[in-house]
Amino acid sequence: MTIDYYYMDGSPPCAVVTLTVAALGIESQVQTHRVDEMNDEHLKEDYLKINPQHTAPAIVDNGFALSESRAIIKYLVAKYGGNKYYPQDIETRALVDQRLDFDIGTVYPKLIDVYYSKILKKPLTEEQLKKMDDALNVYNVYLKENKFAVGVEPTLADFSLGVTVALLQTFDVSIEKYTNIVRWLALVKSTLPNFEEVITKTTDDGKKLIEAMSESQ
Ligand SMILES: N[C@@H](CCC(=O)N[C@@H](CS)C(=O)NCC(=O)O)C(=O)O
Repeated sequence: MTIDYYYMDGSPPCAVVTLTVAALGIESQVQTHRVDEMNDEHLKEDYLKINPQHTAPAIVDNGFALSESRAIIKYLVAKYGGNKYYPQDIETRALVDQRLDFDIGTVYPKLIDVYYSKILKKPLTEEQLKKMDDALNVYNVYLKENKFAVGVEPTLADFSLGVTVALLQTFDVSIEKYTNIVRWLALVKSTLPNFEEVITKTTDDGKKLIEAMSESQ
């Protein structure tokens, strides 16, 4: 059985799915399809049938279509990973969900701010910098009591926040003063399979995309 995986170059949410596929060791079951955003492939009828929201990542598994990176990674671990990285203990799972929501609602939007500041060639505003600092401070506090994003084992929260924070760093946001985050990110890099490779490729492709989008402004 093949899982069709639709991805875009330079996409942080696709990086989260790519890392999960690698960590679950299911690459051989996955057929990847590059969706070329610059050529509007995501707006074509065939792709809209798979994902009316026209975003990547998306998967189709035996006719079952799913978008939204965090829904996809939960599905993949439930179906192919025996819930590895998504513990079944109710409180632990609730904390993993809290971190995933904290990422999508609070930390990841700061990465989007950084991307747009580069596309528009405008520095982040004082308000954006303050909000970034608030978000990273909160995550630093969570990590005071936690080796990984939640507890002592890696979970899906590390995949998601790992990608966001690593990309903030590769896109020139200094994380040095958040010492728990620095310690955690080093651990994530050495623990999650292919992490550095996926972040390097996402950064390189992201830079090319930013350049192209900047030129078309
Ligand atoms: N919350 C979504 C975000 C997906 C998303 O916005 N992907 C971007 C690429 S990074 C995209 O597909 N953009 C094209 C579009 O929105 O039309 C997820 O986590 O999957």
